[in-house]
Amino acid sequence: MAGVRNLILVLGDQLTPGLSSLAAGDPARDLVLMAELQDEASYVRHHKKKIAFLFSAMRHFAGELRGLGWRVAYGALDAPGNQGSFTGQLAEAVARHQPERIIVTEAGEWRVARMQEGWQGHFALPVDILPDTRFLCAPEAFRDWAAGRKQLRMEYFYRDMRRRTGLLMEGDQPAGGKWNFDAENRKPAALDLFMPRPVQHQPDAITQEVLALVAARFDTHFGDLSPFWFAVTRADAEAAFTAFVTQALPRFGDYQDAMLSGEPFLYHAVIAQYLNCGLLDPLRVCREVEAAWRAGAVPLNAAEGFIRQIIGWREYVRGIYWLKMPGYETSNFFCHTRPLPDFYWTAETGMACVREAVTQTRQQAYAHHIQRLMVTGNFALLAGIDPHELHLWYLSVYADAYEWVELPNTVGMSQFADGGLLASKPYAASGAYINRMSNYCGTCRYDVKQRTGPEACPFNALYWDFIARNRDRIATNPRMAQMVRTYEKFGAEEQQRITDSAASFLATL
Ligand code: FAD
Ligand code: DLZ
Ligand code: SF4
Repeated sequence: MAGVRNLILVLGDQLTPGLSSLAAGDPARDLVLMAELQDEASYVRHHKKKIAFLFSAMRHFAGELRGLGWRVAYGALDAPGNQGSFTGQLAEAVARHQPERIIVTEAGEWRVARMQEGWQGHFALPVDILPDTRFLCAPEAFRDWAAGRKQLRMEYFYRDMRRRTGLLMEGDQPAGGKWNFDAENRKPAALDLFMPRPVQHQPDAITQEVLALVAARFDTHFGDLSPFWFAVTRADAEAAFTAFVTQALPRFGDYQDAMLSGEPFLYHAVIAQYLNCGLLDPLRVCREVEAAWRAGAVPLNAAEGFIRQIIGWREYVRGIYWLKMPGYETSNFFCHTRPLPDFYWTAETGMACVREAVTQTRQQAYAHHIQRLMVTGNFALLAGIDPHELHLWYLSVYADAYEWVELPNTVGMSQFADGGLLASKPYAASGAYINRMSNYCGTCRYDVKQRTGPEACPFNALYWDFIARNRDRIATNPRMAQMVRTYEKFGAEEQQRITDSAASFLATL
């Protein structure tokens, strides 16, 4: 191989041809390095399907880059000499190719970003760490936005992002006269609605090889490999997204919070795994959705709801992550210490809602937002589960999970463990919420209408027990004070029944 000027290391979640590190290089003189790594696949024990998805997408991306004229040194997991870590793999490539410089795009996770910062000293070579321009708001810009604000509310950040991108704007006003149509997005779904499935892609020869490798090497990890239908190329991910826009997006807004037994996807896009590894571009998908609205193909509440998730929530949680790391991962406002129950892995629980969410997570490496927030997250909050253990669970079980997006959602939004930096109130709810938004309770062995006793829905006593336990911490929150007052109006006997019911259920965990 001719001499190598720059060695460009592309990480597994950087599968974008326009990546800043590639834009800074030259296919004629530089070498791209990519590797499947034991360390990255097991720093948490990722779901088997997530590993297979990423390895296959990486292999296809290496092919895409070769098609664009790049030389790519690709380290398959089972290739002789695979060093197992980013630093080891770089060391081997530096010794072999003697590059003048290493170029990388900054890592999405704090853990890997720290590694990147160490490489210049480690290899005695210049290392250029370039910004990740695939995001719409750089960490420094978020820091500026946050500076001096008492509260970091997503809604205000989102409005700035709408103005900055021009998405759904009519001049300087929001389309339809309102920034946010969330109030219209609360409909429970019904089984007689037609629910399109996400496009199912057939595994090609490359994916089949990866599936066999993952089955052999990660058989002790959680999760099913089959069925495997994720897109693993840019073209297939784009086709899956376009199918979502035409088939499901019109109802995305209305049924965003709904849950239905046997319907894991409802009208959700199922694209976070593609966005987060670089197969889809966030701004491009938003422009496609805006165009569908302008063409009259989707209602405004659906287009706005979808765009808010991407330019609002997705960018906002990344901003919070880089603002608060390190240290954010050990936040624990409620001082919760209970270990994660086994049923988060086995799905063996009488609670139909939790069983459904965990079973589907095992099968698909997917659960939609309300299942994550209001079923598994809500249960953990009410039961006082250690937020750090829960964080490691979410990080490992979902195909879209990377710490920059998962941690603020878990620690901040779902567990209120940051004391209200991200969320304005804890997302704590009794069984009544789950009953309203789903059809799970009808088949559950527990009774959602009973508050206490062995037959009662565990979410009920746990909810009031959570309010009682944390009265002092939450009474000053205007959105929780009413619940504290309601609890205080229960008679002493009812309060005792709540305490006893919660305690006897928790003793079974
Ligand atoms: P849709 O519901 O169709 O939404 C469209 C897109 O909007 C998503 O693909 C995603 O890119 C974006 N989005 C929506 N909500 C959020 C949000 N709260 N934060 C960031 N982006 C959002 N999302 C991840 O991408 N990775 C994670 O590891 C992750 N962990 C989560 C953990 C918890 C406890 C909770 C409550 C939420 C988490 N989310 C995470 C956010 C959200 O649940 C997923 O983005 C969504 O379920 C992915 O499915 P979808 O593509 O069908 O999304
Ligand atoms: C998540 C992941 C997994 C499972 N495997 C790899 C891998 O083998 N090689 C790789 O380059 N990246 C992998 N990743 C993604 C990295 O962990 C990701 O680049 C970091 O999370 C970014 O900070
Ligand atoms: Fe979940 Fe309670 Fe409903 Fe059972 S009754 S499905 S535990 S909310």
